[in-house]
Amino acid sequence: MSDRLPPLDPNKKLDVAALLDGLDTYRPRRSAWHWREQVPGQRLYEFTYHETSKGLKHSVPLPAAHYFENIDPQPDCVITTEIASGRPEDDIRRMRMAAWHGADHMMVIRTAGQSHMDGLLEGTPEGVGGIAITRKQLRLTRRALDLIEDEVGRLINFHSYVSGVAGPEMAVMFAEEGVNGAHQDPQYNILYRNINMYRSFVDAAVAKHVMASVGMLQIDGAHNANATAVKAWKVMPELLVQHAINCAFSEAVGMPKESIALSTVPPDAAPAPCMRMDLPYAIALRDLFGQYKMRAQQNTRYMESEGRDATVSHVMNLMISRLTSADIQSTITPDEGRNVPWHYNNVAAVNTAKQSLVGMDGLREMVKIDRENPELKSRIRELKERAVLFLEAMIADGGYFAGVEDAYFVDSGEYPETNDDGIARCSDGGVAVDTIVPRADDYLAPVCHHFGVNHLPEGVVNACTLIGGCTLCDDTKVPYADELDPEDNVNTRLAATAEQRERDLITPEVEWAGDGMVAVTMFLPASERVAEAAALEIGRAMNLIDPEVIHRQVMHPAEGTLVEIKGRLDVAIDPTTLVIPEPPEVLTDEEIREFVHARELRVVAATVGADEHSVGMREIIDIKHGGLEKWGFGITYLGTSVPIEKLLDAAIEHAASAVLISTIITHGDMHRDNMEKLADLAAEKGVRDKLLLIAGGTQVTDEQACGWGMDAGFGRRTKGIDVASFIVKTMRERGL
Ligand code: Z98
Repeated sequence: MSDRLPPLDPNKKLDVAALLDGLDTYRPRRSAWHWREQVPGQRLYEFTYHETSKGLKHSVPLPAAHYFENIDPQPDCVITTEIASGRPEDDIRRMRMAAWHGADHMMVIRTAGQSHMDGLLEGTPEGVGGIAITRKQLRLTRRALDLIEDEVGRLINFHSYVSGVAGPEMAVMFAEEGVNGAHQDPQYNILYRNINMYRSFVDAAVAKHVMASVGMLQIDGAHNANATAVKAWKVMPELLVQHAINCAFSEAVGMPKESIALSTVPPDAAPAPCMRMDLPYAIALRDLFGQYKMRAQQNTRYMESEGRDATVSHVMNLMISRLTSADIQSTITPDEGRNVPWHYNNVAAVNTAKQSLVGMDGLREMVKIDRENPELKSRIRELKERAVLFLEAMIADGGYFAGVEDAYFVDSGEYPETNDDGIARCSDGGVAVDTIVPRADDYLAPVCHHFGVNHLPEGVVNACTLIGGCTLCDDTKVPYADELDPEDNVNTRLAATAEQRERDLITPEVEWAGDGMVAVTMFLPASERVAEAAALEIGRAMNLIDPEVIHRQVMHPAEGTLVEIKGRLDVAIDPTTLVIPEPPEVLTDEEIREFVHARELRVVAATVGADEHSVGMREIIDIKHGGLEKWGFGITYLGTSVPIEKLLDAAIEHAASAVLISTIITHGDMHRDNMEKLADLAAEKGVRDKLLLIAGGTQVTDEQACGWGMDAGFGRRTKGIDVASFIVKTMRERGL
């Protein structure tokens, strides 16, 4: 079904109000998970890629792409970003940014501990550490994603979580609202949310069945043991068991293999010798579960507050993904350890994945894993053996439920060692205990995709024909409730920032529109605790409201500490009041090179008068820092304190096209005299029309220089490309 909203304009912000308007009648235009379209042997610029997929219509390429005609190769696997602003109206803006950088899996984090809720929510209440999942939130997001998909030219997977005792209801709502993927693992509910173990599996059967009916991808919850265990690497054998249980159960209740993804995390981080520990585990996993999809999560267990540290761990995790395989590459923001993640850090993590995966394109064809390496071989075998032992013992002890009662899981001893610190749950306890009711002999549920025995009348194939269609077959029956909370709702929040939007006012933000939050990095020559206190004082001096230290790192115990603080600024800049200089118009390298080579252009350059400054001029002409030589200009450099006459004679002798003089500004107006003298002398000698006269210096302005007879003046921050572009453009205009 096509929505009536116009396509997005890449130069305009998302119109959140338009997206909210008519949500009651919006229906998702598609369901099911989408994998990227692979393009083996893709040619982009001068390169051939082995592991990339179809490109994007609109995107922001990696920083270095402009050296390579701005190509933006998209890796073969789906890239996830975990979005947790807590407000749907801001989540969708963040999704659009992430999509432009290459994310096609928007994993919306629910508000902390949503699986403690035992029913569906209505409205769009603001969340803490994520969003309260409601029908309105889902619709707004899916509707925005439709437009973002069209804008970037790639289908985008929308994902959240199906857990808690409201899991089946959540699964139905997700199926109705076009959600494409979800975490679903009954073990998660039991271990981490203390939901009764039998109830959790009954719910999971229903939820998984409904998810499968619309082709949703399922991600399991095994990796949560890494994040929870005292020693994350000790639970590797158990993780294999957890994956096995969820895979087998999912298939048994009707989920196809290709919709089942294992959530895997390389469990260690340096200073542990993590690659040697994580690689055998990744291989063992793929040996045992090669028929399922792999969702490679990044390690967060050991993530501290430094972005660099988190990024290096992520890159090492990405190397494991490249050496083994990943169908989905997850990314978590590198600021997880210190903030509720900020939107530009979502983008940073997506770029870390894209950059690393593309950079390691085809690596596995050249670097083969040495499976005969004794350490690797024995460790892979050992992990599998420990997992098999775990399973065998658990079965001997009475099976899974007895095993959970016995605290088999999340024990920080590597099985069969035990630390006696596993999570134990009682089979006759937990949330929603005793709520399982056996179905009556004539049980009949007139809805499709229901799990289990259903006594349909003779001849009825689709259960819902009995009621003229269920919501999954007739979407006009899908209910819609708008916001019930008069205060905490998307409309009141948008009203608070309406002026900002209408007048295009600019306030810094990291989470929500208009939050005013900024981060400041500073090095302070003080010990850690003193530096922290000083940083907060500096924050207050900068007018930051509620400054807070978000990262500190000792550079040396006595010499100083790096501190990052965040704080709020009460500021809104009106862009109409800004004086924005025109950006210098520069030509492309090719254009300049072609023009210069065709005419064998030469320039004569010198610092004139009684002036010994040479560095600025050398930077403009030398190739090393992008000076004129780069495009093939012939350079005659005469040095410093050069008389004007000598300079002009050299220009004539070498048939130069331009004369470059460098001059400092003096109280005695020497700079002015030099420029005027150069212009007069060129006219006297009859070469003024053939020569471009260009003056440069830290305080030279174009206006002044032109007033004193030059063709151009270049001041501070000038680069070779500015001068080269000027020469080529002016010569073209003048037909020289
Ligand atoms: C991830 N953000 O995996 P609450 N079910 C499963 C889960 O793994 C999770 C939930 C439900 C990380 C890890 N995982 C977080 C299998 C959460 C969420 O109780 O509503 O927070 O459940 O991408």
